[in-house]
Parts: sequence; structure tokens; C-alpha cells
Amino acid sequence: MEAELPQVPIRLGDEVREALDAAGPVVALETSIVTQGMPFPTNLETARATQEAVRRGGAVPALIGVLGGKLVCGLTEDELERLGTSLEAAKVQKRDLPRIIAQGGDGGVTVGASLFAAALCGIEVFVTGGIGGVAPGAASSFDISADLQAIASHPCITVCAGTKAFMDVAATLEYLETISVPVAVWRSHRFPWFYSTDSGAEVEWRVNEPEDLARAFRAGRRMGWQGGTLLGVPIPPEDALDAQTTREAVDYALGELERRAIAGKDATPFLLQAVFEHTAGASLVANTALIRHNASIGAKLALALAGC
Ligand code: PSU
Ligand code: MN
Repeated sequence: MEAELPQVPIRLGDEVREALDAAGPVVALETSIVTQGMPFPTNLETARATQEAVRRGGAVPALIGVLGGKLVCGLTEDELERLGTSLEAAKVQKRDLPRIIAQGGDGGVTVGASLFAAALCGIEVFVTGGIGGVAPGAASSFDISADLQAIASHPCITVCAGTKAFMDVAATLEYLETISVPVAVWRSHRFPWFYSTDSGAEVEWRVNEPEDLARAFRAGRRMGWQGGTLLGVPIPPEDALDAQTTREAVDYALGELERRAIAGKDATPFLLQAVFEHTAGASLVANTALIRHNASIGAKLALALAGC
């Protein structure tokens, strides 16, 4: 007999509930980066530092996860630790939510699953490190992250440092155009490249102030727009890997992926680990820095949205 189905679809943390009741600024955060994306204890340290960056920016952080079959928005420190030290916590993509919840499982949520939860709660800003994207070779493998469709279909701004570096950035931007996701870049016309500041891809919409993006997002919602918006935030130059280091690490990681025939949801965690090994850990330091920086921008955005 499986766990009894929950009557309420999501449990809010106290602080998150209070902030939402008061229409205050809240920033949703994912946890697949905690359960699969980073090794212990950096995963927990990064999650704490990310929440801290949101708080310093004047907003309330809402870590999302699945615990004992319950979707939770606003994990406590104990709950975060449970996810971050578990060897069993699943990688919960959006499509996995019904199954993991019905089975009573634990899991860290991806960008796509986080956006589903954020929309349920009415949270309009979501921060991650790097989104999934169109993989190199997707023309034959069909490996296109479910994150992209989720960004298109939930009314939330996703703040990221681009797609993860081993994705095909140009193809991802084409795909986002196809599914009508507005793409903006923070104080640049060049889409970022996760560990490095510049992917080489041009983006029409440069955002200089959080209010610019908040007003555009509001304009869309007033028209009945149900979809999200993507904001690319370049990693601060002092934390960035140079482009050659990123290129070499990505080429190495993609070569290993092909050699070992790894596919599906295991690909991204494997690639992150391979890049980590190739850069002797520098990629993890950069990943931590970029997500903290994204969180500080996300907080500014949440504040701007609360005021317009
Ligand atoms: N950002 C990071 N590290 C991560 C991820 C994002 O800095 O590990 C996770 C996110 O949860 C994202 C997932 O949704 O990787 C993408 O997985 P896939 O490529 O299988 O869709
Ligand atoms: Mn994939």
C-alpha cells in the first residue's frame, strides 16, 4: 500500500507563508543542485549562502523540495540537511512529481519542477545556477531539457547564469524563441556561459535595472500572459573561468558522456562531475559564486515586482 495522497498539494514554510500573505518579495530556489548537482558538504554550504544572499537583498528565500511525499515550499534547515545528506533523494523533474509524491518519496526538484511549485504558490521569481537546455546533438537524440517547456508555461521569472555550459547555447536560444519565452540579459547583450561571462550569443533585450524587467513581466501578466521570462545573469568576472578553460572542460565532459553512453536525467549530474574533475574543482567554486550572485539579483527583482 502506498502513502495516502495529500489533501493539500503543497506545504508552505512559515516565513514563506507570511511573506506571500503580505504580498512581500519571495524568491523560489531549487534543490536538485543540492541532491545531484553538487557534492556534500558544498551542496549545503551553497544552499545556505544562496538563501543568505536572498535575505541580504531584502527578500524571503523559499527552498523547494519533496519530503516524504509532500511538496514543500520553504524548507527548514533540518529539511535541507535531510535532502543534502540523503543518498536516496531522487532527481525530481516536473513529470516525476506525481509519482514521487504518490510513493511518499524524498527528492530535490529541478528547474522545471520548481517552477510548477512556485506557480502553485504564486511566487514570481525563481533562482537557479544554470538551466537545462538543448543538448549538442539534440537533432538526433531529442535531448532537450524539460526546464525549457516549464519556463514557457509557468508565470515566473527564472534567473540563471545561462544554460549549463555543456548545452548548445545557440540552439537553446532558438528553442526559447520557438516557445515564446522572452529572454533578457542583465547589463549585457551577450548571453552568459555559466562558468564564463560570455557564450558569444547575442540577445536583443538588455536589462539595466530590475524595474525594467518587472514592468515588462507585469505588462505580460496584465494581458493574461501565462508564461515565464528568462533572465541571464553573467557570473561576476572575478569569479569566472576563462573561456578556454570552460571550452576544454566541456569538450572533455561531453567526450566522456559519449564514451560511457550516459543519457537521460543522469547526463547533467555526470557532466557537472566531469567538468569538476577536469578543472580540479574550480568549476564548483564558480558554480557556487554564480548562484549566490543570481540570488542577489533575484532578490532585487522580487522587490521590484512587489512594488509594481
Ligand atoms: N543549476 C546548477 N546545477 C544543477 C542544476 C542547475 O548550477 O545541478 C540542475 C537544475 O535542477 C536543472 C537540472 O533543472 O540541473 C537540469 O537537468 P536536465 O539537464 O536533466 O534537464
Ligand atoms: Mn537532458
